[in-house]
Amino acid sequence: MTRQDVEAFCAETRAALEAINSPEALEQFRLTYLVQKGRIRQMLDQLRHVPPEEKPIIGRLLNDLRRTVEAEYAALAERFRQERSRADFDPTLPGRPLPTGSLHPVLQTLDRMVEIFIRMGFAVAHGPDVEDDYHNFEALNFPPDHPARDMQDTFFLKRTDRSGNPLLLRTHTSPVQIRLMESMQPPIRAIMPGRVYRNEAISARSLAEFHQLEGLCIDEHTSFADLKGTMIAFAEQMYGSGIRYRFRPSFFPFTEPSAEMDIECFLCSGKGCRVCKYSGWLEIVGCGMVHPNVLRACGLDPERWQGYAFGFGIERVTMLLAGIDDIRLLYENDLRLLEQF
Ligand code: 2NL
Repeated sequence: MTRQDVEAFCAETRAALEAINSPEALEQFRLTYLVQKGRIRQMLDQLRHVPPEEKPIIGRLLNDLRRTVEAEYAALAERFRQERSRADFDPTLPGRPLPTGSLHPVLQTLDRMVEIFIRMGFAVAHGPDVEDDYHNFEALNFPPDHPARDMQDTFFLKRTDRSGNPLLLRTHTSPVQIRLMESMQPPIRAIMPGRVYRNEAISARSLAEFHQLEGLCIDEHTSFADLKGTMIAFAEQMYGSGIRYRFRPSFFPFTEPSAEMDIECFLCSGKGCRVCKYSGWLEIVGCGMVHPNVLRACGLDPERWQGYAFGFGIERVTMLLAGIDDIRLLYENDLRLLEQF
């Protein structure tokens, strides 16, 4: 095997590679030149019979050939593969559906409620989750010995604020309303959706972390009739315009008078069922006229300003709408439940 033989072989091989114009021709080339017993291998085996002084030159020729031909073979194979998949692609086929998520049911309820109140002219206000005793209890007319102020019922933080006052996780969103009344002149018409915390034993009825939507309206001539009208307008949009409702007297430290609104159970139409505990009624909101002590604590003169306030439990509203009887189901992250919303 002379150097001329090898150069001729290299030229022939490169010409054969260049002539390839189909996947079949490429495969034929591979079988002829590149496989274990192919022609390039055969030539390399012949190196044994080449005189020693020629070996480095001929060896380099053959090894260069092998390297470039293998690289070009790979590039061609890739080109044919791409052409093939382009030819197989049918742009008229419908796309594969991607599974889409959805908002958590509690957030969906919250969004619906917020939208209704926004339409009625309420602004949306937020505040800190970590509060002090003053904004969470004192300004809201909780007496010093009220059980809610107990370590048993409220999560206190280990650290205090700069003045050494205890810090706690807010037990309701009312401190946002206090901060609003402190910081602006009425008229005020706002809702406060948010997360609240209570040191409760977790059960089918209660969690230690849940959501509230409270509302506040303060003006010069706000009456209990405005409160009722607002609650009724909300309930008709949330539950349907034909619903029956009733107001019952109630008690909260921060409102006087106080009331709770029930709507007729929409699951049994008032006949009595598991969800309404066979009473025919569902309690949906607590509300009342803002207590004069609360107004005074916020620097408002109760002789001039009056207002109403209300508070919903979002998980409760969600459970009633969905007919769920265990609040823990909402936070198990079980797709079998979540996918239904
Ligand atoms: C309930 C009852 C209620 C309020 C919350 C409120 C806030 C201020 C002043 C007066 Cl700053 N009231 N909020 C009033 C009545 C009831 O919530 O049981 N919610 C789940």
